[in-house]
Amino acid sequence: MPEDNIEHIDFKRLEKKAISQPLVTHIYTADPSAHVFNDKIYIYPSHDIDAGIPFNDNGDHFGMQDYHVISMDTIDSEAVDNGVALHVDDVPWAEKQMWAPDATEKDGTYFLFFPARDYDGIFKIGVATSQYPIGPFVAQPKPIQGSYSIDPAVFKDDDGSYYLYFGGIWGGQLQKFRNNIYDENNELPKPDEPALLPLVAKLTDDLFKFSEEVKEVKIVDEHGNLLLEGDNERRFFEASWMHKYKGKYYFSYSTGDTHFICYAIGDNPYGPFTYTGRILNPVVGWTSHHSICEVEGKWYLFYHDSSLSKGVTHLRSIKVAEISYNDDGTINTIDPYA
Ligand code: FUB
Repeated sequence: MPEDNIEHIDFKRLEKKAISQPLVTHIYTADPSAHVFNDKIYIYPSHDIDAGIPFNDNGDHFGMQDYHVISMDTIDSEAVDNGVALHVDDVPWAEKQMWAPDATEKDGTYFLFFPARDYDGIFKIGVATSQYPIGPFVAQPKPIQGSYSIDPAVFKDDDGSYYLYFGGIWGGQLQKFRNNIYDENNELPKPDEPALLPLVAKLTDDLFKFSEEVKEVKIVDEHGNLLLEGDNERRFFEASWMHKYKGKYYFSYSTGDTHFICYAIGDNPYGPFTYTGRILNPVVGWTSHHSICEVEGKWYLFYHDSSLSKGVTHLRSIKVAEISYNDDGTINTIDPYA
């Protein structure tokens, strides 16, 4: 991933214009997945560090080693860091790069879903459990069978079914897979071919496995055609999220190299989803990643930017801003530095 040219950015001015400030400043945090459990807000972010690894297109400089859960009593209260919830050294199968996680609760157990590189160099997705939303979490000895790539997002539907969405191109390795099979020779499609798609699978009752074959999540334009690889401003790159609003399923994601958070709407958890628009305009820093969570009847976008580190792409800070819907179900685009 190329680092943006940040020399021209006036960070003081930007900080003043920013619509929100970092939720925590004593550590760098990114990729916030937010949930309300027992009337309290819990955020499951990546914990960014400077691992001393040079910048490259594979994202190797994102050398994160552990997770911290951040909690808030209300949306306006102080964000509390609850310490290390899971460290890569305590995950038997994972070698490095603890990237964007997510969490859910079932029958009083909390489940942390996280991607990491296995010792074979391939990203897979693991599960860890705890009795408490803040951990500590104990990892399963092996990754989820059949999982690959990055950025898991777990969604509980109203009927009690749980779905895992995942996938990401470039450093996230999705381009190396076709029909769920890895081949080192696979690459991205050509610009006039359909873009690679995010993935989804329903989880088993214990949430430790996929209960079905991994399926592609179709994102189509207003004519029902799949978005093309060359459509960089709309096609899927990484950072899946699912939320339900007024009975509709909203699949949102990052467009990566064009830096938007976009959304597409469907009638069921598998899609197809029709591209509808942008939720967030580009932030400072190369990556954009988010979650959407309802807190006391209002909807919030949890996101990150690199303003605290003055533009260092792999040292990010989580933030939150309220989102608003129009009567037709569309979301008003947020400009992070309005
Ligand atoms: O945090 C590492 C990677 O950067 C995430 O997995 C992507 O979504 C991007 O935010």
